[in-house]
Amino acid sequence: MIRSALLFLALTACASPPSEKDSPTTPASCSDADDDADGLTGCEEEELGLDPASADTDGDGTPDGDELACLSDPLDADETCYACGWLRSDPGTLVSTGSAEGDTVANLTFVDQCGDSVDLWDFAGQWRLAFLTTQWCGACLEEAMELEAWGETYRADTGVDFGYLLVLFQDVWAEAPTGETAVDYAAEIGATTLPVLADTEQAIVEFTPFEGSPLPGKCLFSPEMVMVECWSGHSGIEELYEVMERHAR
Ligand SMILES: [Ca+2]
Ligand SMILES: [Ca+2]
Ligand SMILES: [Ca+2]
Repeated sequence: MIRSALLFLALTACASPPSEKDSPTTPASCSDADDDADGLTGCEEEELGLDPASADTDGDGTPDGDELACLSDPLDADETCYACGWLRSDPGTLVSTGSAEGDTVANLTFVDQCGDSVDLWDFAGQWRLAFLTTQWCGACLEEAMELEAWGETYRADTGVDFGYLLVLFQDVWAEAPTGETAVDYAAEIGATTLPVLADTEQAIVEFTPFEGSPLPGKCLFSPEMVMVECWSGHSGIEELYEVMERHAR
């Protein structure tokens, strides 16, 4: 419930404050001023159960307005914005159905290149092509360096809301990766907008049709996190157009 209210407010945050006529349930005593300078008016805060006198209602270090903007819960001290800027786009309605094509993927947890623990379902809401690889795969690295540019080209060309994800399930010694693996790999490929995710539990091989080889694995997730197609092998940007043509256009 709070989630849908937060989404609504995040989407309308730039609109003018609601008038009494628009919000008959708004208490007459609330303020249209942003007294605590957190980006929200007193009336908006009261409607969401937030504290109009505290910029950070849940005391987690992130101001209320910033939490709404990143789709985080300003009433949950255990949830804040991701440092890398990913939105918390989990709609709260997903249910994992299995590990085969056609299933909704499990909500796996990774560590990103900013050191945050990240839930896979927070990347819902747009088409995602997951690039599943290891730190030791040199040929994969060359392809990984192109992903951001390919994604930008594809989005500009088609208008489809799309983004890559890069998941590392082994480090350079073929051991389980750590957060440091993600940091190093992101720096090596020059990632700026691409989520680079260390699969520290090595769960991606268990919870997708990809069995770990040949590298790299690929899985296309729908905006509802359904694994619509998974495959293996090197390819270029043409692969992105071809697979999206089959599923998203
Ligand atoms: Ca506040
Ligand atoms: Ca907060
Ligand atoms: Ca919070």
